[in-house]
Amino acid sequence: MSRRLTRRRLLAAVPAVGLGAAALHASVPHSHGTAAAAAEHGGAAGGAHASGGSGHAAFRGGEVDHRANGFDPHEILRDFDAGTTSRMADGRTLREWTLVASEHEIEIAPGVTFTAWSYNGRIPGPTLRATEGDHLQITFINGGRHPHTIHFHGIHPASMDGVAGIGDGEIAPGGRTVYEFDAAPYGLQLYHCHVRPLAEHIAKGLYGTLIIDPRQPRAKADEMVMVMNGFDTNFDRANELYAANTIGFAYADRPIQVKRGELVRVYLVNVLEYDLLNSFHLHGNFFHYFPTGSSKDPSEFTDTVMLCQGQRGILEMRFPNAGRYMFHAHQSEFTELGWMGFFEVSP
Ligand SMILES: [Cu+2]
Repeated sequence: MSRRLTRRRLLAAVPAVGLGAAALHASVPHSHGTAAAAAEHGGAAGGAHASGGSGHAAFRGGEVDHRANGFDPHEILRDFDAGTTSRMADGRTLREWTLVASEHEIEIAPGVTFTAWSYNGRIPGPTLRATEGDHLQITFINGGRHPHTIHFHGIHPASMDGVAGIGDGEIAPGGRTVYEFDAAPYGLQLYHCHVRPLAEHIAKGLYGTLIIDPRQPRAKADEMVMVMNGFDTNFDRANELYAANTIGFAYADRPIQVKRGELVRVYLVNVLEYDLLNSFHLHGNFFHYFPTGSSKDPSEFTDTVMLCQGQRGILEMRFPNAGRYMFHAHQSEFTELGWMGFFEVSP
């Protein structure tokens, strides 16, 4: 009775991007996963399952319950967390955050739930934002049932690296630690759990973005964060759903509103597990691309960038024309399984 869901099978059942969502959901088998899948999952309770019953919501109808999830991809898009700031004796800015890891079930497509692990109850975790040279203090509390860490990309002491056996190493359930370092170098960094099995700890949702602004700030822009991710709902180490900021088609159901002629800056991060590459393609326009955001000179003027897991970059664009412009992974398979959306450019 339980037909295993695979993305190949899903793709075979999805006729076109335009009606992908409803078809996608219709083809998700309504079972609660097999014992083998649970075992493969490392014994953690729950896991992904599709809820049965009638009244299937249309994916493109925007029927994922964002409130129940505790986060909305449209809010995550432009939500930057500057932390609690104070002045240190040497005049520098101290920024403090608290990140709590926990486990909870989220709805990643209408009726498709997934037992996620998250920082502060959202996936991706908070977008931490600092300025080059600030001193950062991140208190990490492990509220989950597995050991976790926060491993930051950037330049910092080894003891602050958030990996097993160095510094405080893995933080046991109920434990806490403080990661403390100076914000360097400027650019677009990321953070994620670094506990084995690494792929699982990341794919369950323990990741987020750290933006370090240069001392001389970038030009004013309409800024947003897109963390490209995916979900392995049947524990076969392949993703069944793809997205930017977790909920597939979220920006197709409700396009991202931008203004014609205004500078748009996208902080693009790839944390996708189980697939070697991901990409971002923009329709009807080109963008300047700044790899890792570590230079103010773009490396490229293009409409498509390709990123390996952990790679990230800043995209800057202005739309000369009003209208609706699609963006998506140029791996068509990912597009059809959720990773696509629109910019709605106002006149
Ligand atoms: Cu972890």
